[in-house]
Amino acid sequence: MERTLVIGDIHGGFKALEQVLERASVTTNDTLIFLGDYVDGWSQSFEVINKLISLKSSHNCVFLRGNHDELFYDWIANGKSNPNWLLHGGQATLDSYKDRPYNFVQIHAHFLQNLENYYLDSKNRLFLHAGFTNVNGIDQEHFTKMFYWDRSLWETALASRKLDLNDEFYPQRLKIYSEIYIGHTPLSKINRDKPFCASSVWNVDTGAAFTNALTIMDIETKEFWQSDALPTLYPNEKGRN
Ligand SMILES: [Mn+2]
Repeated sequence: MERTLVIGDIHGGFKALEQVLERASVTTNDTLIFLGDYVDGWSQSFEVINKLISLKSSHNCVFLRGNHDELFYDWIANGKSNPNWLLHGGQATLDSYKDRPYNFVQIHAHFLQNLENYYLDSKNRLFLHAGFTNVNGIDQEHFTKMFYWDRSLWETALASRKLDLNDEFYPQRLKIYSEIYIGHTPLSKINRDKPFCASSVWNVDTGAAFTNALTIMDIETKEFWQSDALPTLYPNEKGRN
């Protein structure tokens, strides 16, 4: 069976990543689409990136860029840091990379540099970390950082979830793609702990950085599997709480 599976924001939660791959019985026939934010939060960002790099050689994978991945890349490649990043998980990532062999760090930097801003499949399904702002879609986006920073697409999808598709004011942005898969805005903030669909936008970030689980979902059947809640996997840590 060939499946396409999307994986939500991992944020250094390596144990959760191992659990979801196992619970979904992932095989080399599956295509894996990672929605970004691999680092910043729990203590195992190094192990997460290592695992993703090794999955790349065994599985068909798409690795999307999250805002946290770019912030970390800025540090790794250019020595750029900022207090806000350190406060929101960056420090845990730096701790995780302390005293790692230089060649490993170089390979990880190369991996982060080559992440994709978005992926559009043959069925007009769009995958990206956060969203886009141009009403004509990703090709017309003027502000490419929005692919991994925007929250207005999700907010618009939520606000429009009960509108009829034929409503004259139905948001143009939500008519372009058959489905959109995102992470970035944790569903725990709206008290949801499972993947949530609004106006054909699927949010798969179930809040693994905070109090909830990591999710992997089959995009055809919408069946999903979850890790244990992250605080139980890392009982002596706070994640991004
Ligand atoms: Mn994010």
